[in-house]
Amino acid sequence: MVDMTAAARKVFERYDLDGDGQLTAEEYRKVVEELGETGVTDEAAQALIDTIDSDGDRKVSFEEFRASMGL
Ligand SMILES: [Ca+2]
Ligand SMILES: [Ca+2]
Repeated sequence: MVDMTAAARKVFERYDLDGDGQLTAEEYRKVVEELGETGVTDEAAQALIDTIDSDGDRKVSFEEFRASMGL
C-alpha cells in the first residue's frame, strides 16, 4: 500500500527549494521551469499558490498542500 502522505511530502520537499516548509510562487515557478514548462509568469504561479493557500499568507504549507490533494 502506498503511503500517500509520504508521497505528498516528497513532492512538497521537491518544490520547497529552501526547505523552510512553505512553498512560494517563486519556488513553484522555478520547479516547473526545471521540468521544461516555460512561460510561467509570476502572476500565474502566484494565482496557483493562492488557489491552494487557505490561510491567506500567499504561501503553501505542507498541511495546505496535503489538503489540496484530498489527504
Ligand atoms: Ca520555501
Ligand atoms: Ca498558507
